Amino acid sequence: MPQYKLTYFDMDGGRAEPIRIAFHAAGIEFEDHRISFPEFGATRDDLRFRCLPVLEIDGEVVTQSNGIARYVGGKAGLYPKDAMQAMYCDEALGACEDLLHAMVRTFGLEGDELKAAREKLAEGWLTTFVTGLSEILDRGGDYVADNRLTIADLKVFVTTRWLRSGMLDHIPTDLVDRLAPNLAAHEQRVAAHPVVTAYYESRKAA
Ligand SMILES: N[C@@H](CCC(=O)N[C@@H](CS)C(=O)NCC(=O)O)C(=O)O
Repeated sequence: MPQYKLTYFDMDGGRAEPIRIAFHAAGIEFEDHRISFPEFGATRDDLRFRCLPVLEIDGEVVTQSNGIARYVGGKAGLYPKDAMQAMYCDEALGACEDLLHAMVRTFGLEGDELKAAREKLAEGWLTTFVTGLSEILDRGGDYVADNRLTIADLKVFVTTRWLRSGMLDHIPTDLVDRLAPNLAAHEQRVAAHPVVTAYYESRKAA
């Protein structure tokens, strides 16, 4: 069995979270290497593309969260084999990435500048994103693709949980519920899925 080491920030969320859940679902041991923001700052320039997550497989580095999620998700049976269903999955994964990039552009802003940027985001791109994901769920039903849990559901779940968490100043926590009740219900469904509850039980036990 190869040695897997996944490096990311010390948070139960973000781009690494679907990968961690998928590793757990696959029953694959991995080193969950969590680093602080100062540690990241000190090593950033040594990282390929200067960002996280980074997966090392027997010391060989690979980056890009969605690609890693597809790889580990495939091992966990959480990525569709059917090309059309896989494309549906990738659509949601890509949309979540777009949202993250839009949100990250507001990080580092403060005061009125932050408020203005976040309000503009909430009314603009965020509304588009939430509505688009709602359409994807209308097509997929309970899950994004393949009528079952996939890594796309994990990424959407992590993203909507973050949007609804209150951690993001000036982003209304009821935005998802108002615009896309099916997306809010999806978050609860995924949170209650045995794959996900088993992962968080393991986190509590760790
Ligand atoms: N396309 C990359 C984006 C990675 C990315 O932007 N990671 C963020 C953390 S979630 C990061 O490292 N940000 C710090 C920085 O860019 O300085 C991926 O999906 O892995």
